[in-house]
Amino acid sequence: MSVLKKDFLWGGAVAAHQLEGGWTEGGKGVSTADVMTVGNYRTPRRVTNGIEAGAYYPNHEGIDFYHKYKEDVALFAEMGFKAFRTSIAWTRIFPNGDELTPNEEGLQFYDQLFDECLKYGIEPVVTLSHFEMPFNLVTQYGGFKNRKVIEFFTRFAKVCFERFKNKVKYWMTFNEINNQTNYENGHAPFTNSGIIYSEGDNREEIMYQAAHYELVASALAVKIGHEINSEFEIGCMIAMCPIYPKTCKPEDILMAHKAMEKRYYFADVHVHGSYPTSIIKYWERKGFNIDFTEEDRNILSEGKVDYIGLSYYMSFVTEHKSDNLYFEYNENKDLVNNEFVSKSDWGWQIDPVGMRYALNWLTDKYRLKLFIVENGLGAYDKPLEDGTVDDEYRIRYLAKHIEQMKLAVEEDGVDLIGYTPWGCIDLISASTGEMDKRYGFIYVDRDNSGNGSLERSRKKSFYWFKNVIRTNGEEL
Ligand code: P53
Repeated sequence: MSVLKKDFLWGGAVAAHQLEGGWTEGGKGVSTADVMTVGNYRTPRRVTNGIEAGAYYPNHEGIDFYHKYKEDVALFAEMGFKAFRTSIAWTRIFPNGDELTPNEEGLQFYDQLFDECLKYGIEPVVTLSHFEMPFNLVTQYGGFKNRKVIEFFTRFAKVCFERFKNKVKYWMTFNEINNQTNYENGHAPFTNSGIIYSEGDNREEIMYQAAHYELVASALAVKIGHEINSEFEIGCMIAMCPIYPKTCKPEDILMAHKAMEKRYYFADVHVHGSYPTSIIKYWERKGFNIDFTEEDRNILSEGKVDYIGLSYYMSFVTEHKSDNLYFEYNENKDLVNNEFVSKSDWGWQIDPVGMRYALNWLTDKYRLKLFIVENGLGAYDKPLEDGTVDDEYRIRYLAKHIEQMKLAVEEDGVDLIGYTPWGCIDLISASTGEMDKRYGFIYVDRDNSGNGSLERSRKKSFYWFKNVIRTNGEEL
């Protein structure tokens, strides 16, 4: 008897813009991901105002999954995948976002892709907006700063639900909706909400407003989806990085609690259909003026999610600084080093026990089914002379996390639907745009500047993961 359910959804996860390429094919419009240049660990990606001549945009070609998906799905099937998480590129369906009718060619692409998965018994798990939206919605409407975008998103969601109602059961609305709490540093406001800040903006207030509109859009989508097919399982997607207190000093404990509140209130709204009072109090104290109507309140309460999808890569640590009177957490200032864990080459803390902690925390707080839809190690892979990749480090990372996941299920009673590690085939990194930050079981011959044959090959971890799936997680 294995610890995990017999229909446990083993598989892998990707996102449209990070692998499809074909950025102007099939009537596709320009997405926010198409205006992000390549960067690296030290150099951030640039968001350009349209396409800049001479700049390199890695998502334009991705790994050419748009043309090679059959070959790739066959490799997933060979590993024994039960599920494959991807997203639908909004711009393939509504190239500018504000059209009234969808682009048939875009819908057809996903019909073919999902059919290809189903042919092998692989369940497609679909995110509606995974870090992208039509760029036109940014330039013409200001992204999710604008209430109007709720309507565009729900139209897109409805079209997808209707079209794929017999092919897709598991959905998620917005990928890592809570990553935008880091509004001072990095791309999250742009990738998650299509926001470009101007001088003098109150970034935090804008973040709360945009996130509110997204939460309303998500709830509406959940409601519409359930009307279209009552069997749908529609989840939220939370980037789960638990935040530990640096010491047992009471102020550190409270600080960590406040940090968790701020980073995870999104899940409260998705799951409970209402905001925690702590967030409302916070807005009051800060003098934030959030457009939040009575109708929004009703919508939120009617669009509660069926499960929590989560990514887990790392944990954080925070401490309280004596001048922080109200225990306000700022992700850009209040994180400190954790001396007890190691780090990846990109500085992400490696903490398998943190995954068990995260699963317990979510279960205690929300008592809902969980689905780990991302986990993994971004690492440099060096193909050997015969072309194979010996990625023992990746195997070790994943094995340690799966071990903790099993303990969470067996010892703690966590209700877990599945586990789809991130980037099951090498793809473009979201944060850096690099090809070299690899997660895959399948190696793709392409470099950071877009050179390479795009040829696929099986890494050592490919065979290892195949056996993990075969034994339902018993042999790690
Ligand atoms: P990359 C930050 C923290 C945790 C997860 O990330 C994150 C991010 C943003 O990069 O993103 C998720 O490619 C995201 C994927 C992404 C993956 O993690 O930066 O859902 O799109 O590729 C890994 O190494």
